[in-house]
Amino acid sequence: MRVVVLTGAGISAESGLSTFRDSDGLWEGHDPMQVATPEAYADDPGLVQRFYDDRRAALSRVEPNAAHHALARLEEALGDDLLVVTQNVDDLHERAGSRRVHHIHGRLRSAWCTTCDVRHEWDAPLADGPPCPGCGVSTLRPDIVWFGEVPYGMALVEQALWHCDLFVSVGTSGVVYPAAAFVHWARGATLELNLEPSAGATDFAESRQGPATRLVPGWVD
Ligand code: BV8
Repeated sequence: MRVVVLTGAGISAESGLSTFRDSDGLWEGHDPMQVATPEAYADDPGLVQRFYDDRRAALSRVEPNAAHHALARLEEALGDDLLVVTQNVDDLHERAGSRRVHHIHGRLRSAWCTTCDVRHEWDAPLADGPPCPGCGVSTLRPDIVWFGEVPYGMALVEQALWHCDLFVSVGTSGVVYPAAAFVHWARGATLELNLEPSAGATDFAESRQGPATRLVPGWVD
């Protein structure tokens, strides 16, 4: 049984990380287009760096929840037949024990030197312009896929979806592409687990509503 699970901000909500579109359209008080685009970074790198520094620092104050742990248990059972594809930039899947996790929108705990084109595991703030540990020159940018940038590993995701028996979407509003199109790329059965029906709920064979910490263990176990 080959399974692909897509997760969004909703799976981390009960861990205390805010989602993107539940807080009247503001992300941590910011308009997404003011902080999550290459243009925003070019215009005001300090604002963008501080936005991600705050979110990176928040990771140490939260823990994985029952939904993350349920997916880690599912990986113990399915092994390489399970792939978690996440839009999230947090590390809660990994901290719950999942090992096969693909972050299509990047990771908060990674910093990118665009001079060396090397990504470094990173926990410290970037706003004060630490030099790249490699070249020692360039300042590092957040290793985040912004709007207008190409998500990571789409060929890998396409292949997994084209060959899966089941595609499950957890905690995403279904408004950001290409992730919102995954349900159409999936070969097998499709299931949505979300607090409320997403924008693409009717595209799924089945859509269940409720909190991820109840729905995901209920489905996995
Ligand atoms: C690309 C990193 C080309 C930043 C993010 C017009 C039409 C179609 C597409 C476009 C268009 N105009 C522009 C585009 C493309 C654009 C796009 O989709 N724009 C949208 C706004 C229309 N996309 C891009 O630019 C992408 N790149 O297209 O390149 C390409 C494509 C394919 C192949 C090659 C090239 C890049 C998009 C990535 C942007 N970066 N994140 C950061 O994190 O700071 S997106 C951002 O939104 C986050 O990553 C987040 O993951 C993502 C989606 O949000 P959700 O995760 O769904 O979160 P949200 O708050 O929206 O929803 C939470 C859900 O959880 C809700 O439904 C809620 O009910 C539920 N929930 C809440 N609590 C719970 C819960 N569920 C269960 N339990 C709970 N307790």
